[in-house]
Amino acid sequence: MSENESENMPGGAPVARRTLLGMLGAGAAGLIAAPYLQAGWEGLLAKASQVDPTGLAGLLPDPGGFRYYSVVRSVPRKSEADYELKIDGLVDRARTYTLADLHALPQTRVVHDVRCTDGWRVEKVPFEGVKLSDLLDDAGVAAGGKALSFDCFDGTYTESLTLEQARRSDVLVALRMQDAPITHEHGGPVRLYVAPMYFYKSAKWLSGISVTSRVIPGYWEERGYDVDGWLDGKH
Ligand SMILES: Nc1nc2c(c(=O)[nH]1)N[C@H]1C(S)=C(S)[C@@H](COP(=O)(O)O)O[C@H]1N2
Ligand SMILES: [Mo]
Repeated sequence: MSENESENMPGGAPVARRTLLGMLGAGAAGLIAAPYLQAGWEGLLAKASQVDPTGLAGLLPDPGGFRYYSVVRSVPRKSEADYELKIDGLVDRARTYTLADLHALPQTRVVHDVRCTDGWRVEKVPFEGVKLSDLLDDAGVAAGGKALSFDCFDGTYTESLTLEQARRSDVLVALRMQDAPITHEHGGPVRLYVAPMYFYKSAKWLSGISVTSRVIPGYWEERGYDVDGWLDGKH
């Protein structure tokens, strides 16, 4: 792991990991190093037969009831100094925002229940940030633009929304969560927050938004999740 990388884990996780190594024996070391097996490793803790159905690295719950998820083992840390969000594709003006640029734009607060398809839920979580629709207006959606494709600086996760979904006032490019800057573990400094949909839609470590002519299914959507992840099923 290089110096600017860190394990995508809560601060206390290394201790838990050592405990696990102790429990499982030295032979488990290779298993724990493999990215996709972190979920299986969590499953071992709970019940040998019951593995995280998303196959994700679901780690120990934090005190707020969340679980930290990442489909990759380590994600670089980005700060004020090196964070950038690019908006391109079918736009009139491609844009690049620094963290300071995003903070300077009008901020919106959305409070909603967060729900993962794995079954956990956290009630009334405040998120704050820039409305995605404001950024779309800034860039200008060009003729033929129908959907958005989101990229993350973890290098792997992607997400999608239709333009109509993206223009809702409860869809944010979020800078704050639980009344504090979004932590690295929760996808900071900037994550997407799609309040009316399952939390897999809320891409962490957001780095790019591309306007596309059709919906390009995201990471979990290519693996069977609904591209329309509405929490209430209607719409
Ligand atoms: N980049 C990235 N974003 C992601 C994920 C991920 O693995 N990588 N997991 C998704 C899923 S399934 C959930 S439930 C939430 C979890 O967010 P949290 O780790 O802040 O609790 O992030 C979503 N966004
Ligand atoms: Mo999830």
